[in-house]
Amino acid sequence: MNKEQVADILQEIGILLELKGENPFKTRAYQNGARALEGLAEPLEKVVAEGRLGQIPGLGDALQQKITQLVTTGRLAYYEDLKASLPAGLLTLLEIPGLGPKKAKALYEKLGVTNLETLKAACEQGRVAELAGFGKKTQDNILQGMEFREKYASRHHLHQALTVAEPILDALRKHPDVTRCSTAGSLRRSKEVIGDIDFVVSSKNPIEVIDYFVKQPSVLTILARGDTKASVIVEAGIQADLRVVSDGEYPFALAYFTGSKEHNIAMRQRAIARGLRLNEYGLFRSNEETRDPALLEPCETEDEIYQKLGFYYVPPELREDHGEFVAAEQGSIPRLIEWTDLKGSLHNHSTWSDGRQSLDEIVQTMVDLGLSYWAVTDHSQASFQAHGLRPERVREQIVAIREINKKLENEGIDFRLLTGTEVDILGTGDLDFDDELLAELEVVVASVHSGFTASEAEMTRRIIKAVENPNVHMIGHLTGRLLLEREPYKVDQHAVIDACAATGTWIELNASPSRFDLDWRLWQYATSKGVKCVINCDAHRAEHAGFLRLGAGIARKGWLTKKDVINVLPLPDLRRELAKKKSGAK
Ligand code: DGT
Ligand code: CA
Ligand code: CA
Ligand code: ZN
Repeated sequence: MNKEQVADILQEIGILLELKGENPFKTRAYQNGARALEGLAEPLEKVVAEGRLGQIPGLGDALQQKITQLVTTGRLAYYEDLKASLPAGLLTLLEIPGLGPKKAKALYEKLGVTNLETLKAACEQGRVAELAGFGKKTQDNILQGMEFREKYASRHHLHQALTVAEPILDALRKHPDVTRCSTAGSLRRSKEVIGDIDFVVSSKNPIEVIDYFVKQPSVLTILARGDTKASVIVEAGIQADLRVVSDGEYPFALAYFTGSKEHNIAMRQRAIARGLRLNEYGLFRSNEETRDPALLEPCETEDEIYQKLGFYYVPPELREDHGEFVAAEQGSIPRLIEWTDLKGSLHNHSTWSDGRQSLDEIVQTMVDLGLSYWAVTDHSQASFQAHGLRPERVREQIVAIREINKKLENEGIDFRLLTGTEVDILGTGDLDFDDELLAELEVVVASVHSGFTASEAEMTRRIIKAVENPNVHMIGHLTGRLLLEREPYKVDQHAVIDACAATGTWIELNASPSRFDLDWRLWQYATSKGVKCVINCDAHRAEHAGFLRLGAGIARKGWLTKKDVINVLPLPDLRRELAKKKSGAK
């Protein structure tokens, strides 16, 4: 087991102990242990093998033993016994906002609540409200939290869906009976959240393909299985649908099942207006519904379908009936950004605040990925829950980054870290650091992390005040939304975009799959005002560098091209752009 897996288990042990009502010092020891491991700058396996666990501050003997066991055997009897001593559903109660271990313990002991079903029943019977320390308001909040959870249980983050879909697509590609295959639906359109995963395959032997599909290792349950289609539930509880068609039908099936439904409807209407019929089986010279092969207008690719309807090709990300038909008719569909255009990310964290990677590890990862630069923008002091930095620490970090860059230069490595901060926008709209410190940094991202309940006018005023600061390069995650988890706070996004346009401030497209903020629907407005986009990973771990690809997918949905995006620039050009706002140049 690696450090992150071990840290997760220690964290869970802490929670389980709290649920059992153990002494708080003991529970905290596990949480601190988890934190200490997360901050480790080298592989845990190495530390254990060399017998150096005892040198990590905050790890007592008992914890060291348990960590060693986990690292070397991957198991820990103490943890398994602890888990078995409590009902399995109890931990899921903690997924309800506002329900911590203390409350969960009381619900379990006083009301016999062991899972979400029994919790819901207890709330509906009013028994939770009567419990000491709970009350009607808490009960209502719990019920509301459960409703929210149910509403979103069947929607998934794009990243989750991609993680299960890609190995299946790879497997399909390799199967000898598969001629062509692709994902379709919302996944292919790169939607920010996904209902189910869709695959389209062409084959002469559909039964074989379906047989193979339902036997994929990630498949948990088979929901339905026919001669040409199947539906399964895969890991993470996501549904996946497969359709198998003949290769002649493939482009039509792919276009149809890619959607969106709104895009399909407009395509059908276009066909009808031209005396044709378009459906999932083909494009037919007919005035009524048909599948008659004699009437077929054959098309080898989706591109040809668009051509036959008098359109230029529409990339899947744009198929939302969001202006693409006018552009497809005029031939003004832009050449959209590609994720390989991106040269680095300008909003990221390190172990100096709440990130899991040290500066050295970041350099190693990003050099390996072939990126050119990476800004380190740790949190500022007001974000104490995220270990925000005090000004002296920021200055120490600047020195550390300069040293690393000097080393890179000496070694002839074409990569640089950039100094920076993700500075909190405070309740007043003032920034958490003074201008003098901000001016010393290469990259300043300003974000809201508190006071989410402010009125729309108040929040808009706060953010615009930050936008007007000449040291602020860009606004981070403008609405604070966490997809499937937390609604955006209220803010007049158009007003903020206008202020950014007036001041030469950029807006982040936060590529973390739970944010994708600014929303893709607003980028056409932003670029029409001349506002530039920065596609940022907001990385807290090495693997988050992969978010650049997801962010580019969302950027494509927002019609963004290379010229709209700042972090496609090589470093010297980026430095020039970073200097512009401060100098008053436009
Ligand atoms: P999702 O799964 O909710 O994230 O969204 P989609 O777009 O993947 O929807 P899904 O899986 O229900 O269907 C895949 C595509 O099939 C959809 O984008 C368009 C097409 N489709 C499904 N139902 C209809 C329909 O009733 N009419 C039309 N025109 N197209 C449909
Ligand atoms: Ca779907
Ligand atoms: Ca589907
Ligand atoms: Zn942030």
